Amino acid sequence: MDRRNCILVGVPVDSGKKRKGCLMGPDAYRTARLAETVTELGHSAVDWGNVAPAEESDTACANGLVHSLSETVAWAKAVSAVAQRAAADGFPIFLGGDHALSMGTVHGIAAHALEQDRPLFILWLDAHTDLHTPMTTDSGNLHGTPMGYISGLNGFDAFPPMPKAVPAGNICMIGLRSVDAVEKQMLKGSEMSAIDMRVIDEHGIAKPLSAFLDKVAAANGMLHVSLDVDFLDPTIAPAVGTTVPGGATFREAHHVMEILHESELVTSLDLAELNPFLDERGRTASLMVDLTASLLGRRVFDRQTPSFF
Ligand code: 5AB
Ligand code: MN
Ligand code: MN
Ligand code: MN
Repeated sequence: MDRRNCILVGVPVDSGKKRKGCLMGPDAYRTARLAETVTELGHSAVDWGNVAPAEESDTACANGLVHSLSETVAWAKAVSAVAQRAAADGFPIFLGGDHALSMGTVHGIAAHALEQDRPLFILWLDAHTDLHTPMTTDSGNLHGTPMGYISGLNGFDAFPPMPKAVPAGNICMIGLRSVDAVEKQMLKGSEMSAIDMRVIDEHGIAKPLSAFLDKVAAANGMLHVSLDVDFLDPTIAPAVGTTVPGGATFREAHHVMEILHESELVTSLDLAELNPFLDERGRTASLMVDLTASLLGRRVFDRQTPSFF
């Protein structure tokens, strides 16, 4: 088994939407025994504590609906620097924080990938595509924009430029069931792989995932996984502000993580959008920790799945 040097980085970003509470995410994961769980699986775990945002500078945005822009930029800058260091040191697990945190994590990881001269791939597990820009968002919530930023769309002048935009063909989104009209327009003709729940109904979750992983392996790519709590069905994961019915089941989610473990391709992980204020006795935090455990090798039997056919 591959032993990993896991680095836990708390990223209590709470500026990406109006409803507060994601700032408590990192401590909820610590309380749910993330570090201990990782260690029990035979990996090492060090907790680097929480990132603090950089100093805010003046920002302006033509779209008056956008809020907390300066604060979100300040987070992105600080998180990127730490993410780049953590990626060079081991396997970073970023404890969010709302999904605006990925503007920082992916920026830093992209810088690291460039240094290593390896292509970066992104697996986005989410009910949403998060493909807005500060110019297109009509909620004004920047947690709906990280994929727009990462993939190199225009309109992010307030943010540091991506070291290298992630090419559309290197991006796979799974779990989609709430996509805005502009986002659909942006996906048209794009090479991004957008797997909605209907695809999962008809083909299962393993096939589209494996097809993407084959691409990552063929390119000797680095793979960053960004897991939004709302990827999961709200009946098993209530602690998120943007619940959408019809999400991934307990087994679908674990299956994804088990396949990711076997692929040995994942090089970093975001745990995004947990709002502990909305949780029921910590069950969502615990589920996210268990999913991370599956990604890091927890399984029922230590063997390949037998083939019966
Ligand atoms: B999340 C919506 N598209 O722009 C918007 O939770 C939702 O990080 C964004 O995926 C959801 O506000 C952002 C309606
Ligand atoms: Mn989402
Ligand atoms: Mn999201
Ligand atoms: Mn959300």
